[in-house]
Amino acid sequence: MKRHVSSNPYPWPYNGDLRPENTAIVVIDMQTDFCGPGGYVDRMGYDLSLTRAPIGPIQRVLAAARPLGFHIIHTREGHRPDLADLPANKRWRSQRIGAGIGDAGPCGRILIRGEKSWDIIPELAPLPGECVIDKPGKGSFYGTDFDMILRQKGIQNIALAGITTDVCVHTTMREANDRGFECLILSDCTGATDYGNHLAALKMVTMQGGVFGAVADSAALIETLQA
Ligand code: C5J
Repeated sequence: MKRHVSSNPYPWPYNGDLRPENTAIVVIDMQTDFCGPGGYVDRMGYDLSLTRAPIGPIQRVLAAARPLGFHIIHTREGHRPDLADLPANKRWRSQRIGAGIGDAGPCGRILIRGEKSWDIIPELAPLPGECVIDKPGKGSFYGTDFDMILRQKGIQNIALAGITTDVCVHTTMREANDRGFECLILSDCTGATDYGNHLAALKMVTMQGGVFGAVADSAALIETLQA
């Protein structure tokens, strides 16, 4: 049976082969550092309501997908406490805007593995058995075992949620698309530090007939998953 999500610019997935066994919901970087008070994004002075907006829609997608047996994968951006995996230019840029990676913050050292602000927010905490990918960069493939895990599990389709739309979600979508994974980005399950950038990032996906995949909202995905 072929199944498609009502999405733009084409019904996703391209081949209609949408099953729990071959499809993952990937939730990117829903960490306090990116959407909670005292975290990295807060320290940079951005509006947290923009990066918190996807929390409810992601909860609804997970509530629909988990009982059906779809793969759920979470990612976290962060660095080793000794900063051995932190490029000097990334640290310098963050210090320059007053949110130095590795510096002390109200919820622990900014973007450091094991700190409170680095962890995934309680509302979207991974369930036991769900895979969590720790990544040092924006994309989920660089410096991780994400590609190996996707292939071992037989995953072909990836529905992307999380933050931020224009940075870690987009980088991961582009990397996944180049590797042949069929990608869907969920418009209301993603958010950016600038609303215009969020909209632009979604629009970019739709160019050239779906240059990186397709775009849908959570309601469209849930309707298809439950059909
Ligand atoms: C950023 C991310 N924006 N998770 N990381 O630095 O998008």
